[in-house]
Amino acid sequence: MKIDSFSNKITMEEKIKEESRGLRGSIIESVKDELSGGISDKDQIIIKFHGLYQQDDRDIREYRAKKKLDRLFSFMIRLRIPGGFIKSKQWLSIHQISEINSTGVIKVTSRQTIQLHGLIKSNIKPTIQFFNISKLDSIATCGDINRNVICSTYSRTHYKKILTYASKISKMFLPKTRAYYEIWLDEKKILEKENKEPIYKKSYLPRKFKIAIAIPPNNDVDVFANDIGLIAIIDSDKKKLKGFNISVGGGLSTTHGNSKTYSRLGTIIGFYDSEEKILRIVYEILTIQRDYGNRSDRKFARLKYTIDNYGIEWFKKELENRIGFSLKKERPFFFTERCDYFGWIQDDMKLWNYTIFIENGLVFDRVNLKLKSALLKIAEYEICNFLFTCNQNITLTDIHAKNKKTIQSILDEYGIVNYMNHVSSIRKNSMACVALNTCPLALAEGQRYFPHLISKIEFILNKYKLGKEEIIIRMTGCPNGCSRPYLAEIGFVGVSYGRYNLYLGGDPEGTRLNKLYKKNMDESSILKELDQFFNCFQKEKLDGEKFGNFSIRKQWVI
Ligand code: SRM
Ligand code: SF4
Repeated sequence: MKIDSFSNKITMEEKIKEESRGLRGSIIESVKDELSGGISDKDQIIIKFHGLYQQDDRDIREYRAKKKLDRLFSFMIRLRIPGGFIKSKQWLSIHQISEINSTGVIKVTSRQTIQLHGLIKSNIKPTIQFFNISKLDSIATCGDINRNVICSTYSRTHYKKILTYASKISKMFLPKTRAYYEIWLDEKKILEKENKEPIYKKSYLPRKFKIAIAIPPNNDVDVFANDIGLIAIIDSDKKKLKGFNISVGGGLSTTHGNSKTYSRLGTIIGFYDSEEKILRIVYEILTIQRDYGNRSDRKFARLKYTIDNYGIEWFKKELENRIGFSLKKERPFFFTERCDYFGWIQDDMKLWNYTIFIENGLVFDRVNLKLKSALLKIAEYEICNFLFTCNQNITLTDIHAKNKKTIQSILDEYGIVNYMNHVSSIRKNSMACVALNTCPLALAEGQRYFPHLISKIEFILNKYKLGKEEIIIRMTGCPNGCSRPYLAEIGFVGVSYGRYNLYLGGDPEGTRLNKLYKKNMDESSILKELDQFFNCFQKEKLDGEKFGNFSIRKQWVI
């Protein structure tokens, strides 16, 4: 065990959390202040725990600075939707609020929830109040705390079982403070001592904390990218859930120019069966991170660094001490893919489900694709539920056979079926992060640019008759890795405007990180390079060989 590697000096964020009086800070005063569209620096940190980010329109930042104007501040709100499941009525609320208080675009995120952008300060409270009526909240979707718990959606047989775990874990790790209810929902303040945080204590976690549940053989959640991954072990005959393998210490973010930062896949430490014990294990993994995580340098504060600093054997021993029993030996499992199953699928209960490809998770109406209108119309019938996938797509779920026709006709009328029939394999496997114009950390474009690059890549693939290849391709505007580019077969990570680092060699199952192929590439060099790769792939690929595996066999990255 390395004892002295984390310094005792705590970060500014730690002090702010500690002094926040249970995540209250001076948010009420900051929001009331009419002189600015923003809030104080300290409150910007605290408000994240309420699922809100202060942002500004980066497209006009420079222009406004020249005119000596303040930045054009607005807020992003991120909902807490464990397992990505909501009812039609809740979609209607999201739609309505998006029209009234946000930019109008609904963003399905890579962690199975919804973000709305462009809320002005005075609209935050009415928005949260409106969501609350529909039993939607944004508690703990950001900040140094357990985030939205994600789970596999593809398995119609097992999804609901897994969803109950996601919901229970999400509930177990909610902060106990009533700050959210007091500030946004006008709940009368009760004694602060009743707001003690038994799990998080005064300073919450050192950093964000992420949990995912996967159902093999489809790793549609990228389970190994999470601080905790639960991998469901299903009895192949009886189709019964036998328990979970437990993986710890996954995390993707890196920092350009800081070679001490790295992406790490979760390590499997064992198996357990009973629900009660699984929840106990998950609970104590989080408390170890609370107690041992680095609070002096946020760059090294995720669980992956805690584990690598103290060692995985130490971690397992500490966990077993805390839970009071030994973990069982990990059970065999395998992943074969990571995709969503698009179109119609009937489940064991004879209910129908339709998965729509939502490019980069952006729901809005285009000229020939009235996605937002279609989803509104479908939701108005209240004949299905909505399910968000970790690939940023939407499944309309639990549809009775008698209602299938109604949904089909709306999908036809609004251009969705036609679109789904024509969208290419590479596009369906693509994902980009938000990046510009709202993300303050973006160094390059993400979701606004990626569709255009994909069109150019489609052209090359078609030239080599590779149009039907399923290649997982992802882009982010900075090395934080929000669309998990380090797990893509082809990954682009923004370096500066119009320039990206190119990564190759992830596997289709999400069990191997890719590697840096070349730095700082502009569009023409990216396309030139990909042209050569695809030419070679067409000529030399083995039967069924996937592009990521081919890149490794060819030693394009070592
Ligand atoms: Fe992320 C920060 C968007 C999934 C790693 N992420 C941000 C912020 C909030 C920027 C900020 O701190 O001000 C971005 C908001 C942009 C905007 O304008 O909306 C942002 N992250 C997103 C989303 C919306 C991307 C998307 O297009 O879908 C995803 C929302 C997930 C959710 O619903 O909770 C999103 N972020 C991820 C993932 C993927 C995942 O979790 O599976 C990662 C990599 C996995 C990981 O955590 O290691 C990720 N985001 C980060 C990081 C780096 C964390 C770290 O360990 O250093 C940051 C920066 C930070 O926390 O300091 C960040
Ligand atoms: Fe912003 Fe970077 Fe995340 Fe993209 S990867 S949303 S640019 S923080």
